[in-house]
Amino acid sequence: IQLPASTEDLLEGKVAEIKTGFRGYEDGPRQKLDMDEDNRPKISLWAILKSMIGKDMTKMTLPVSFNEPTSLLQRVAEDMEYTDLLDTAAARADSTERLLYVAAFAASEYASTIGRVAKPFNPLLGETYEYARPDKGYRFFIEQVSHHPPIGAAYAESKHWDYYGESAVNSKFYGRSFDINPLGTWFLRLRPTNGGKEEMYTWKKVTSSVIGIITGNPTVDNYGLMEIKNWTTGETCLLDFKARGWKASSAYQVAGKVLDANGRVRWSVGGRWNDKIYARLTPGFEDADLEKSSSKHHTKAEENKAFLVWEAHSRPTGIPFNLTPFVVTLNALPEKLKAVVAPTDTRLRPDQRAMEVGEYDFAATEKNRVENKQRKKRREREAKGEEFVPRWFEKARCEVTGEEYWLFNHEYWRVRHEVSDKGGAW
Ligand code: CLR
Repeated sequence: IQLPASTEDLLEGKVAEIKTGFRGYEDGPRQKLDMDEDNRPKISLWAILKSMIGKDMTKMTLPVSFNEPTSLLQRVAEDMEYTDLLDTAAARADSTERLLYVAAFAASEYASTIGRVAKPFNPLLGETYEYARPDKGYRFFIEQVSHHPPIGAAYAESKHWDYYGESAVNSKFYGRSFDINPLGTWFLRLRPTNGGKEEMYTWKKVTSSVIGIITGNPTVDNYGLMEIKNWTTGETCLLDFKARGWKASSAYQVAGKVLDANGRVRWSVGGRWNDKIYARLTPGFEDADLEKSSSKHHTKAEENKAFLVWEAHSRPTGIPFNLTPFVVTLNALPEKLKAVVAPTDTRLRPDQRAMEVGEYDFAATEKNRVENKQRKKRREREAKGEEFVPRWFEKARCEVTGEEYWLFNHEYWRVRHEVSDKGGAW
């Protein structure tokens, strides 16, 4: 199908605009950290946490050795690891298939939580983080828009999709487990490549939980129900992330279905969020074990065959802090990028940088220093009766869902481009 010229022109304009954000990323993603081993002191999590039962994360002061050299803003950028799924979704002609790949994208971000029992740095108010991938055709931006409660507003864009939302969590330490409940809604605008009209999808993230704290074997589990909705067609995908039970085989399970606008099952979805997710077009078979039937030996008819929708990238061992290769790319600051990035960018935080190179004592003193500076600024604002105003986002109401959300003012990349053209200061 030929696109109407105007739509294609609009998209080309968008691509040209996105490309301006690629300046600074010419050297490609970083392959490894400067250090080979983190050599952090091994302290029992329980020994530190046992006096903090009932507290939420914002009220916990933990030694910096419980941190990893990422910020919560970068943890949101981790959602971008599998954007290929969104490109695939846009290329599918059938809307329920598009939904299937969008749902796989929503589930894909959990793979990187494995082995990451560490606290990301809490962003300072007004801290920003940008991440662009010329090789993948997208750019991502997030700003810390509130400190109490901590809220990040994010906006990512590519030729065929825009992904945006709010990262805000409730957290509580229950003694046995430490639970993190994401609150915000995530929005996706998808522009099918066949020229069909732009679609709006939304979903909310499931609960992340640190379990095994008392037994000295802490791990991250992710559980809960996720509903991914296509507001344009009325189709939905329900995914059930099963809480880990006593048996090892019950870990990482996710199962669900894609329903058409009349509630009929079109696709059965299943697999493990740390590894692979499969789907099968067989109404009525939604309870079957998809992983088994995908093996060589299955005898079902061809159209009932489960196929692979998503597979997690491999996790090489030995990366400090158990980071993934994708996360290793996030805090890189090559000279070309240093010249254009905003002064508020996470990459310039001295405490996090010190952590990344293993200078833990310096990381701790710097963390104290920047947080004290932030408290001083807040007191000054309060004394003057002023309120913090985010620079790049403002509150708005979504016309499709009726919910409040953070509207990106699209100025960040424009300002960045002007500044770098003039070689001037932000
Ligand atoms: C989950 C997905 C959300 C953004 C988000 C916010 C908070 C993150 C959470 C994600 C993953 C788990 C997390 C949490 C903050 C603390 C917690 C990293 C990315 C860790 C596992 C808690 C470590 C326990 C300390 C006491 C050491 O969109």
